[in-house]
Parts: sequence; structure tokens; C-alpha cells
Amino acid sequence: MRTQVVIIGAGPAGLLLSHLLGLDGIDSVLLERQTAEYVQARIRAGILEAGTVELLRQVGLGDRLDVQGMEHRGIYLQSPGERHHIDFTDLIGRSVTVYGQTEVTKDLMVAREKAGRLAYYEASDVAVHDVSEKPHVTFVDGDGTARRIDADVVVGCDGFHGPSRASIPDPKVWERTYPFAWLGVLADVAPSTDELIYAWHPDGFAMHSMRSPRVSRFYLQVAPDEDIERWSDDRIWTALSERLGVDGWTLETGTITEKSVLPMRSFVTTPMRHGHLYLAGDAAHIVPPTGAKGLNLAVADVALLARALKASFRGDDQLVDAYSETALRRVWRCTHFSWWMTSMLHRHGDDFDAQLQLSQLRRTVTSTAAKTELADNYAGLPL
Ligand code: FAS
Ligand code: PHB
Repeated sequence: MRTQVVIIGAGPAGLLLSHLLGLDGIDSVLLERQTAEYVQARIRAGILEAGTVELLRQVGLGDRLDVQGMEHRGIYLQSPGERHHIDFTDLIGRSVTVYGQTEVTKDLMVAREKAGRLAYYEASDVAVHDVSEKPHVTFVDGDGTARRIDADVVVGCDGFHGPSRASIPDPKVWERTYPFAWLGVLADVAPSTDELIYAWHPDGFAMHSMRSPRVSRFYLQVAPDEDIERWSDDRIWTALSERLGVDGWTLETGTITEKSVLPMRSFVTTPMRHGHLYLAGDAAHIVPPTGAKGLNLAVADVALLARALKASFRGDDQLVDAYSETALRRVWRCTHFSWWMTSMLHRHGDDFDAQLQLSQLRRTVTSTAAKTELADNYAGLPL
């Protein structure tokens, strides 16, 4: 088989890239290790930047988003007893939208099927070959048939654990692991807040997010090797009430439907291109989720790459030659912001560190300049 672009990974990056290329008449084939149901059910990101929302609407993926998405003017930052709202819309004229990654993935999967673009799910033994001269990918499809696809371009959208990054020779890698993790909780209970709450607390960070008017999403800072079995529902609700509590406010509790421990790391690999192989999304970079950047950064990568490949297939290689350098400018901006939010809000180190964090937090919620800098980064720089 031959196609123009083979995309490894059918998460949000791979599915969106396939969609964008299709709109420009560029053929692609998706290879995905898991089943479509598994990919669609993965509970991950929850916040879409303004630029992501605008892009999805522009490319025909805004219908459900415009009905189910919840537009938020800003967020709350909290230290013990003090909750402060940061109004992005007042400060910079942009907002963010709460719309779960599961919903984005669902919309992308429907669009792929409607367009009839080919995807192999449950593909195994995916291997990338000869990316410098005659790129091709070999794999075993869900029926056990060994296959080969020759292509002009191969794009690795296969996430942090995918194989494509290994086909970049002599990469430079930056990695930082954090001395804590997140315990993520999904609960059938109406949110007890109108917008997200990010709370610094002596016992550890807590966040109140949401997925709909009837489903809430919470995170608790825990040890990096935390055993989920040590967290009963009661213990979770007690910790959330304590860490999120302020006078006159009550956390509503409900049935917990999912809980899991999520690792925290910053990771960047360069370059994001070698020959006819490109990387996009988590295959090239990972950010701690505190800044709500992971999914949005994947969208920014593929929006840039789709435009570059469209020009290249028409004979102009200027954008593809600049892809890695251009993408990495935004990657490092989002990596810094995610590190900064994470370092300010999570309890680590000694009491001196705690005083520095509380001072930074107080500065951020009282200074218009500091609030504007946070708003600009959180709502997302223009794509
Ligand atoms: P993905 O990892 O989503 O997709 C990669 C795809 O490649 C997967 O479907 C995988 O099955 C497939 N693949 C892997 N190896 C393969 C192989 N050998 N062959 C074929 N296919 C292969 N971001 C936020 O903004 N907020 C959050 O709260 C948040 N929570 C997260 C929780 C977890 C547990 C994780 C892992 C990430 C979280 N993220 C969060 C970040 C997340 O949203 C990513 O940024 C987003 O999924 C990036 O999308 P992709 O680059 O498509 O990578
Ligand atoms: C989420 O709702 O899952 C979410 C929101 C904001 C973050 C991280 C996760 O910073």
C-alpha cells in the first residue's frame, strides 16, 4: 500500500492531523495500537485554549463543542482561607473552554469515519523504516496480517511511550520528574464552583475542575509512588474538603466513578523532525498538567505541521524545514509555564520554600501585570 502520510497514533494529535490533511486533499493512514473504544474512553485533559476552540470550529469540529463546552472567563487561585478570581476575559479578552479530551477524541473519530479516512486499530509491531530515503512503516493489523505502507512522510503522534521518537538519531532530551503525582478523581456530582479552583495547601495541592454541570473532576497532590488502594472515597472527600475549603463554602460530594494516579514530568526532545519523519504532541514533549497545556500543545503542533506539509506537497519546503524550530518555541513557552504553575502550587521542600510559594501566589493574585502574564499563558498564545 502507498499513501502520502502515515500517522502513528490515533490520539488527539494523530486524529486531528489526519483531519487537517484531509481538508487539504492530502491522503493519510492512521495506525493505532489500541481499540477505538479504549482511546476514546481515556480520561485526560479538560481545558481547551481559545486558539484550540477557534481552530476546531474553523475545521468543522465545533458543533458539539459549542453546545456542551462550558466557557470560563478565568480560574481561582487559592491559599489557605483566601480564594482569588483571575478574570482572563477582563485582562486579555480571551477565555478558555471546559470540554474533555474524551469529547474532542469522539468528535475527531466521527469526522474520520464520515470522511472515510483509513485507520488500522489494534495495530501491533509498528516499525518505522528508511525515513531518510524511502520512508515506510511495517506492522501487523488487528487480524494478524503483516502489512507495509510506503509513504512520502511519516508522522509520530504515538505519545510518550510510542516507538517513533526512537527513529530520531542522536536526539537531545531534557527531562524533569517532580517529587509528587496527581490523584485524579471523576465524580457524579455537580461542581461546587463556577470555574476551576487551583489551591495551595500545607497538605498538598488540590484542584476542582469539571466535565459538565453534573460531573466534577478533582486532583490531589500525592507521593510519586502513591498506592491508589490507600485512598478510599471517604479519604478523598475529606482531603478535597480540607485543601479546597474556605469560610462559607461547602464541597458537594457524590459517587466517585474513576480514580487514578498520574505521574508528573516535563520532557522535551529535539529535533522534532529527521528526514521524512516528524514528531507531534506527546511523542515529542510532556508537560505537567497543572497549566492545562498538554492537549493544546498537541493541537498547536499538528496545526503547524499540517500547514507545513500542505506547502511541501506543493513544492515549498520552507515551513517543513522550519517546523522543529518553530514548534519548539511554543513547546518551551508552555513547558516553562507548566513548570511555573506546578512549582508555585505544589507543596515540596521546606518551610522556606512554602514562604516563597505563598509570596509568589500573593503577587500573582494582586498584581495586574502578574495576573495578565498568567492569563496570557493559560488562555493560550495565538496559534
Ligand atoms: P496521546 O498519548 O493521547 O496519543 C498517542 C496515541 O498513540 C495513543 O492512542 C496510543 O495508544 C498510540 N500509540 C502508542 N504507541 C503506539 C504504537 N506502538 N503503535 C501505534 N499506536 C501507538 N493534559 C492536560 O492538558 N490536562 C490533563 O489533565 C491531562 N491529564 C493527563 C493524564 C494522563 C494519564 C496522560 C498520559 C496525559 C494527560 N494529559 C493532560 C496530557 C494529554 O492530554 C496529552 O497531552 C494528549 O493526550 C496528547 O495527545 P497525543 O499527542 O495524541 O498523545
Ligand atoms: C482537567 O479538567 O482535567 C484539568 C483542568 C486543568 C488542568 C489540568 C486538568 O490544569
